[in-house]
Amino acid sequence: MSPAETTIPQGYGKVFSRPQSLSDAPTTYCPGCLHGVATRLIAEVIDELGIKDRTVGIAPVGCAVFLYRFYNLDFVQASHGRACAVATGLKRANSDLMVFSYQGDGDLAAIGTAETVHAANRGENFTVVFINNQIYGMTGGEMAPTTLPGQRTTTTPRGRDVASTGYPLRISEMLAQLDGPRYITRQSLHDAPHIAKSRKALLTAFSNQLEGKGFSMVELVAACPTNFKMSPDKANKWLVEQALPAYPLGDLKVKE
Ligand SMILES: Cc1ncc(C[n+]2csc(CCOP(=O)(O)OP(=O)(O)O)c2C)c(N)n1
Ligand code: SF4
Ligand SMILES: [Mg+2]
Repeated sequence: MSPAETTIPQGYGKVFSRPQSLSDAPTTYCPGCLHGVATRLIAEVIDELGIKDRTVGIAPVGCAVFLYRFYNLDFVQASHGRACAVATGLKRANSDLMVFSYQGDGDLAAIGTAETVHAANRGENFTVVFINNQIYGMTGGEMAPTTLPGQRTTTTPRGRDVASTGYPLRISEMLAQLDGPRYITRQSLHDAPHIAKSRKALLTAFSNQLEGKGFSMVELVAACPTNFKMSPDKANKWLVEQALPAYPLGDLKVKE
């Protein structure tokens, strides 16, 4: 019997179900990975706004490369880092579409920095979801621009040395000082209250686009338990103790 055919016994009610914007395909994320939380939150927001039939997502290269499988939405697969350029083309060609990109820190803050900065500076009317997990997850845990000083990765086995590799790049702070963006916020996915705040931020970002208000980006601080070589629980504790001091949470720009 498929889950859809399961009958609910008398006296019980359904309290949790899959958002319509999510497909029933299993994700390819590791157990405990916060990409899964971000993926679901976006689907919930799209359902809530009733925009499923006009939304187009842009999948990145990274652990979310198969994002198009996980949603019941139209999708475009962008080359590594090019999502904001693809989003610009889609939105300008058809302004009725609701366009969002979903990008990791390798994708958005390394190879795609230029596309992101210029799209933000132009105030393009689409939504960017930026997953800052301080590492290149998909390719085996190399240093990202967001990696913390002293953090061990496969390319910084003795810890990131700022003298030779630079400092953590705070993309949200960078974009917030531009005139173009409407809304830049940084939230975290490490516990339930912060997941609720992240959902609210995503709702604001998509609502801004719906109202034609321009460029919105939601940075979500996340963990990569597999490459951190930690349990998901320990990885979340590490986020609170190590990552959040370097990446303070809150709205960095709200243009009325
Ligand atoms: C042009 C190009 N350069 C490099 C790569 C290799 N590559 C694939 S994913 C990735 C990094 C992904 O890291 P991130 O964007 O942080 O995503 P995560 O896997 O951490 O979610 C790299 C360097 C590629 N696919 N294309
Ligand atoms: S490698 Fe890291 S970021 Fe990628 S799916 Fe696994 S835990 Fe998540
Ligand atoms: Mg990453």
